[in-house]
Amino acid sequence: MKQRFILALLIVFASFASCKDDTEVVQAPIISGLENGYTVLENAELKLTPTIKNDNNSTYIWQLDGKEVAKTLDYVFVQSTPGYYKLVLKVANKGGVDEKTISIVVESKEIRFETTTHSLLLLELPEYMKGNENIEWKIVETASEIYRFSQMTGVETPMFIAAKEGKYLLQVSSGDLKEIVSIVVTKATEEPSPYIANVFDYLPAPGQFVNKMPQYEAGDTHADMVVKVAEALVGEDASIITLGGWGGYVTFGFDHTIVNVAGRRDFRIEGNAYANNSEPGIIMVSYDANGNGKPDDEWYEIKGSANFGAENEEWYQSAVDHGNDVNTYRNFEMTYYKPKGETPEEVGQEGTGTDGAYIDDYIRWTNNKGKEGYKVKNKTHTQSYYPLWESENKITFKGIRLAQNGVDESGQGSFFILKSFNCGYADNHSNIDDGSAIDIDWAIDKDGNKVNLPGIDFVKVYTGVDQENGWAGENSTEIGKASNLHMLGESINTINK
Ligand SMILES: [Ca+2]
Ligand SMILES: [Ca+2]
Ligand SMILES: [Ca+2]
Ligand SMILES: [Ca+2]
Repeated sequence: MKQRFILALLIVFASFASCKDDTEVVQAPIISGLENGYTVLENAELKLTPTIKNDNNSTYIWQLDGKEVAKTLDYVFVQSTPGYYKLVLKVANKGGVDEKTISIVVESKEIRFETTTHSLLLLELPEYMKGNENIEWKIVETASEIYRFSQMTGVETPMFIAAKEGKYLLQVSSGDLKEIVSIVVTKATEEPSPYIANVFDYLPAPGQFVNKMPQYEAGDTHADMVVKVAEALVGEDASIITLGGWGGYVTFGFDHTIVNVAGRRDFRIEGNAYANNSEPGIIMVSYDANGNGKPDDEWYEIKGSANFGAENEEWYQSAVDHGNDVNTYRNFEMTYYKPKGETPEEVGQEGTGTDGAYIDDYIRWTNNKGKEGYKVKNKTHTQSYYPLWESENKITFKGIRLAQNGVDESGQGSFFILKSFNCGYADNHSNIDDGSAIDIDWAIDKDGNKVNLPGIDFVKVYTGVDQENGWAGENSTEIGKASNLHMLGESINTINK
């Protein structure tokens, strides 16, 4: 009591003194007992109880992000919005001012997304995490194996897709900040079809089944032919169409995104291949990045086993020995010219290697490797081999040209065995063989880099080999049904290439 009285006297004296002669005897406050940073959950209370040294008639001001929020010594911080906050405590007395800045991270209990099966979800981060460095994602728990988390190079926002409903838990972190991301997947209201749903384009290169599969009728336009191809390919009961010679193509799509399941093949393209009758079609895939339902997005190449060279195909040496052109051209171009007529010029002689040559100089072609020549018309198929609905007098195709896989076992041009490539093509292995199933993870971008596609909506297939095989005619890819393997419950492991 006595001491306090003396202290009070001293203070009174000191203030008089300071008034009179400007001598400062009050010590400036010093803040302690606060950390530089805290992390709390949304809506959780953080009680801040600083200790102030030289706390003589001090004033306290708490500022949250520049705005005054309290004038008390203690302060309870609580925020419902996750993010970064800057809290400043200023303590002042006559002796001076001290200031402490505290960073507070408010974490959400979970970042929540909702989506439906087979649709792409963009995992947009909340504002307070956007732009952070070292963002890392981790899969915590999934309702099924039929899902994909995908972060593509050059695509800022990661994507997620699942084929089965349920809850999928991910974690996203940035340094000390860790958030649970919960994705609730519900069943799409309309049951998707496992099979081709749309055909967008069709243009075969000249070939012996062109104008027959599907059937051309006088007056048909390009659009009419696309409709006819759709009639053939859409659905479970699909029938075969021809892509003609090298470069001829078809573009089709599904009514949902086929999930690229890790470690498994994802879709199958059927054709009419069987042992020693492989006419590989190069497969391109795409997902509907701009969401407009049309195949106007970037295309990716399914890297088949010989897209960069056929040296590893088991028939390679035999093809070399038989004089095949075993080059692989990554940027091949070939132009076919409309034939002048369909009247036979000569009838080939049986067993001479020219048997079946019904018109020798039938369809002129040139390529960007300085070669040119004529496609022949064989005896068996007498209709025009040139797509009759095309008004142009020439058609140019571009793409990859594979090594010639047709090996003439007779040595006289009469008995060709069309060897199958290892993997990654259409119409290359029989429809029941795993070889007709494709893993979306085989896709590469235009620079040859592996991509990390979440799934695909669109497929383009074009004939990959330019070769005439005696009486069997040109190498021409045929396409039938295509299907989503996951939807049909087929689980086919991938092979690493
Ligand atoms: Ca896959
Ligand atoms: Ca699109
Ligand atoms: Ca064919
Ligand atoms: Ca075929």
